[in-house]
Amino acid sequence: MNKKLYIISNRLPVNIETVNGQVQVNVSSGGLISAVSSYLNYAGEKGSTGFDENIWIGTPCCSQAEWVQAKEGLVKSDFTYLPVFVNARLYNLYYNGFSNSVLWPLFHYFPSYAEYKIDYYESYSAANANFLDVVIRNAREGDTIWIHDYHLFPLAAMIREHLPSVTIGFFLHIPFPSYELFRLMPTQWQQGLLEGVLGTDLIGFHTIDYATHFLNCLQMVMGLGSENNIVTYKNRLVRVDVFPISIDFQKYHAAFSFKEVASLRSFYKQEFRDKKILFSVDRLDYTKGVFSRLKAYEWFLNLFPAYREKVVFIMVIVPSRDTIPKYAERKKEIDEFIGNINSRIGTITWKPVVYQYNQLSFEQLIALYTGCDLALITPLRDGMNLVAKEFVASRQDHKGVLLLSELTGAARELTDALLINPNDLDGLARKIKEGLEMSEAEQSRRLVRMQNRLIQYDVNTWAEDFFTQLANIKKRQTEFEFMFLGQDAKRLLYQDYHLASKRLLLLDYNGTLVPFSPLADQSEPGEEVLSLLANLSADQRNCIYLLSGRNSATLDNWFGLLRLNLVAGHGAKVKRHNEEWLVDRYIHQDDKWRELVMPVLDLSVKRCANTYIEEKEFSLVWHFSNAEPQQAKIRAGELYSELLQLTRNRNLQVVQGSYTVEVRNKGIGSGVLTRTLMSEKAYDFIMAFGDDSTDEEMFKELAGTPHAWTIKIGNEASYAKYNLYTPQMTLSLLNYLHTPV
Ligand code: GDG
Repeated sequence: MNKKLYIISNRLPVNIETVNGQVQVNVSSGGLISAVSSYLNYAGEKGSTGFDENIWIGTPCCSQAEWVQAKEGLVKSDFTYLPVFVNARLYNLYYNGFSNSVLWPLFHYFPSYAEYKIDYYESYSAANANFLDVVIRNAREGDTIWIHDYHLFPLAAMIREHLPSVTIGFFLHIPFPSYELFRLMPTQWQQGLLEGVLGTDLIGFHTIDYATHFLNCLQMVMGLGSENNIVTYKNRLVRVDVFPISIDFQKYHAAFSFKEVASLRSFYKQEFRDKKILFSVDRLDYTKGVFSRLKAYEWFLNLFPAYREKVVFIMVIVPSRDTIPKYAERKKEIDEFIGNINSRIGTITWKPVVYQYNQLSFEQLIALYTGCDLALITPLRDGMNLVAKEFVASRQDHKGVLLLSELTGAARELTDALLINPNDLDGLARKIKEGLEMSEAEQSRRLVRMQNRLIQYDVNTWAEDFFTQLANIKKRQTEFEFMFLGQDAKRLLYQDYHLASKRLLLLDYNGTLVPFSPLADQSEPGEEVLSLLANLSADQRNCIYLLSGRNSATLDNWFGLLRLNLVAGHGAKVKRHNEEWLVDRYIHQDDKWRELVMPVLDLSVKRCANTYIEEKEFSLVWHFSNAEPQQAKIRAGELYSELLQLTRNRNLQVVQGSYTVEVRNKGIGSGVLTRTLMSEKAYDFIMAFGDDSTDEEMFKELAGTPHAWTIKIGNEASYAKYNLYTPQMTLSLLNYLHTPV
């Protein structure tokens, strides 16, 4: 079947507008478009992306009539365009509203700029549904969909409803903020964004910080944990990973020697011949730190007046989102500030800041990257910042200094730049001086190291890495699904069960037959469980052991009347049907250990709110299911190590459960119990059910035993051969087995 790759971003990589009655098509710029186009171009030259067709879905930001006229001119060998038309009013609320007046400021740590208007969020969802329409009219199950950026958080879950097994990746180009920022949005929005993106198979971020913040938000907002960066949501595995976006290194490196670039470079150098050139280029955006950069530059000229008339700062601002008030205000402030510096510090023959509010051509951009002495890149927050990487790549001459804000994603990789905190104006001014005075040998050493990093992980590696991880997680999902007891396995199990005449059934109780509950009184068996156990135990071919962490009195109370064998306190006491309770011979009746352990658990309760201690017949348990998850996790780790130390050389066991840390008498254990029972009788069918780590010994013991069926409840990896999702599924399986042939 023809396999297609769909790339989806808010905007198509073209700008279509009517000028003097003529429809014009221009390539649009921006980090996302540079990166993805570069990759598609490279893949096209190499042969292919591995897909039969590449299709880019996005809004063309023009009318349908303009699109029809422009379409002819949009022939691209690397991909085809598929437009999404969103009506102007809706687009305004979705793009300028929710995307750029809520998510953009909040995710860049400008919470005071966020405007939480209800119709913003509603329009955001509605516009995403417009994208969905185009996707479902075109994509099929075997295709791969790569969604880009914060405009499209809800889209994946919407697609998943229509195409349940299609492959979907998502990449976020901006930072993902800490939970403290994320939680400022109304809860329903927080959930909507997270649930939306969890419709994917792989979620990519630029840095480990962003990925960690995201996982933390999943935990705090949705109570979803992760294991090795894999989240299980709605019975699917979703991987969260880090892919630092990059550039086409060779393109920027080679451009240094282009004829037009060389001649423009000579022109600029000649124009400012006796001066050092500082250069910056940004979209107009308050996150880019333009204002504080200008202030620091002014401070530099005041601190080190000898540099006056010896430097010039070429500052280029590319118009962007200037219909949003916050952006328009910034523009005005910048214009005024530059006018101010130039009039106060400048002279008739020297303008400290040379300013352009317009886009540069590619050649002009490279000529300035390669002609300047210092690139000043000082965003207050930036997901990655490709300008920094392009500057480094373009310096074929190994000259020039990169002064880079440590609050950019790029600073994580470009550690040989002069790194600065953009809010530290004095520090920034001094770093400008340090950069201008750096020896050529040092400049070269630093640039070579940074270039090596960019060669190692360029934009093509970035995209290929993403696709490889996407394929890997898809494969893992299939393996994961196979573990679940499917219809075929169920039929075999049924046959095995009915052919057998001596069956051993080992049934864990809490979390296996009833939903897990840390509290004894909340896990009392209901009518359904009791009648099932009664039915199963009435069959003389069945020998049933019910395994529990509860004490013997509770088990007697609940199950005393049934023909069952009971195991209490995780194996501390065993009662065979019609016999007395026997304390395991390894257990010491001496309870002195409790005095030793209790104060340590008490301290954990004090140090972690909403936790408590449960005293059981053979154990003491610290419960933390109601505590703040992150803090509790740390405290549980500390407590576990402390208890291990404390109980060394004693006949005690320290066990970490999902929301518990427990110290218990070393009982017989489910593994030894299983071995003992198997040695007593020749069973021709064994079935073991369990849900937590203590049941693993039993599963391990049974691995490889003929006619043994081991089933883990839950979706974690296990020694058990199969998994079932919930206790309810255990009950329905047991009921099914019990029905006559
Ligand atoms: C977002 C994230 C992340 C800029 N001015 C001109 C021009 N450009 C090109 C640059 C570069 C791109 O635009 C800008 O990329 P950035 O990465 O710096 O910034 P954003 O557009 O904000 O991008 C950012 C990026 O997505 C990728 O994930 O790095 O953090 O905010 O390629 O060269 N190009 C030309 N003339 C200009 O005047 N020709």
